[in-house]
Amino acid sequence: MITLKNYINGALCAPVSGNYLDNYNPAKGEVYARVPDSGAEDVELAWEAARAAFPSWKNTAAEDKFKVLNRIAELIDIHQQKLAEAESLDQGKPVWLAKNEMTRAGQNFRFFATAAMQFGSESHAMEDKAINYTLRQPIGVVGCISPWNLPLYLFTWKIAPALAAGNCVVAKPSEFTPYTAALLAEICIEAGLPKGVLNIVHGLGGSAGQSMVEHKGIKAISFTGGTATGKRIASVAAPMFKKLSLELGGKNPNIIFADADIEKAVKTTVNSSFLNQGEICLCGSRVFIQKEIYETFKEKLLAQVTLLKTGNPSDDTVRVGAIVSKPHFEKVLDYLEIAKSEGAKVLIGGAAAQPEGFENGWFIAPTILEGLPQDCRTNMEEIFGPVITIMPFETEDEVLEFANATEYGLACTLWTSDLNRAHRMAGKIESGIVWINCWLLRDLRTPFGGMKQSGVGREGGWEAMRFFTEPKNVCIAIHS
Ligand code: TXE
Repeated sequence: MITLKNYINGALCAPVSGNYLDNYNPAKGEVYARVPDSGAEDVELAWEAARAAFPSWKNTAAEDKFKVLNRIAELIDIHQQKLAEAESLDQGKPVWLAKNEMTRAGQNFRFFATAAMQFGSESHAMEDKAINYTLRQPIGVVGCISPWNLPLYLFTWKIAPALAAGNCVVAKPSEFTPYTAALLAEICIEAGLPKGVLNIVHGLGGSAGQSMVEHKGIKAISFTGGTATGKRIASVAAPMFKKLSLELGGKNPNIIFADADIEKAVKTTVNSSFLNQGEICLCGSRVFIQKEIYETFKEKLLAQVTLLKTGNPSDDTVRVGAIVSKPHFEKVLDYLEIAKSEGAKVLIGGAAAQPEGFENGWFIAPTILEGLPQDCRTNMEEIFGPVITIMPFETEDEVLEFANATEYGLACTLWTSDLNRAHRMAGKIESGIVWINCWLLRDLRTPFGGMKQSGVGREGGWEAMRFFTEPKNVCIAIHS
């Protein structure tokens, strides 16, 4: 049995209470590790270490920050296979997919290591009266709270900019997927990150997470997770005027016009529907297909989804792994019942899967539903599993109304060969990201995040560096 540790003040340590939580391998439905069940005392220790490290880290030369953050990136790359296997064991995703995500985790550190060297002040001259410059100063101790779907990928996406901007960090991974965060602690020690600059506290959202949000000395929170949790965090943080970045859920439209490149659209739709078992906030779970090509598209999509192998996450030919946890597995199954009660016709899947050798694991067959009204619960609520609905539409105006009809506004994918239409639609879609003829193509310099119930604030590039700094205007008069 593996016992994971917290990482506080440069050392790996047990939780103050001595209590641990069980951690499961979702592909087998078995406990394989113990995770610290940390509480307010552990958060306090982490904060004290971060506060003590801050003056020195803040004043560390940009080039030295670059060197250590870049070294972390190199070590993530060197340990890629081990990290990918740990991620897969912990989360249920295929190892090949986890490997891609580890590449991105390294890139996150490499990208923001470089940002530490390049992020600078702006200046504004007021004719001959004055010159203004804006200092971008680190906030102090900041908190990063991440979810279970893309564990190390999203953990590093927050931590790297927070550190690059000169802050010290208290971070908490999801209690369902703590393993790679624990390995990251070992990497930080190996890289020579000064003690206290990054502190990792494991534990439940309601105790360790809540203690971070409530802590007066943790000045900002960057959170990715469910919308309900985001609301809870906002209600605690708002009266303290704590800076917040909330990246929440999505119920994204994937719109295919009749003039699209159908082969490409089908191939990408398979991915945007079922990659990572559909547990990506950017997945296109509402697929709108223009009437003229509805039957053709459906047939081609079904032909490809039939070929998707579900099962052993270590098998490179498997495309769909296990669902992250038993409660989430049950939640997705409940949604399948809701869909059926709402009149869904199940074209494929629609139930749990029991791959050979993994009969006790939490698998759900890739599922395509049709025949549902666009405004039913199945189409309005985030299921976060391998479940999509396909629906016909006739006109651009009609599909725009459908696309914008949910409370979410994270991402939208459009398939069309008409550039004018693409621009028109992109301007009117209520979402933070619009992909045209592609999906999940990410440039780390671009803003990432959603509108409406999908959150507030943006991550990525200078947006992240701005979030993790306080701007201070300095105005110097020029006297003649
Ligand atoms: O996530 P939570 P859950 C969606 C998806 C899923 C639902 C719930 O629909 O079914 O959210 O998932 C920490 N104060 N997404 O319950 O609770 C928690 O420990 C501070 C979308 O597993 O949001 C974990 O580290 N922290 C999503 C993190 O918040 C708290 C990815 C996320 O957990 C806390 C995951 C509290 N009161 C789920 N309560 C996306 N946007 O990608 C929990 N946490």
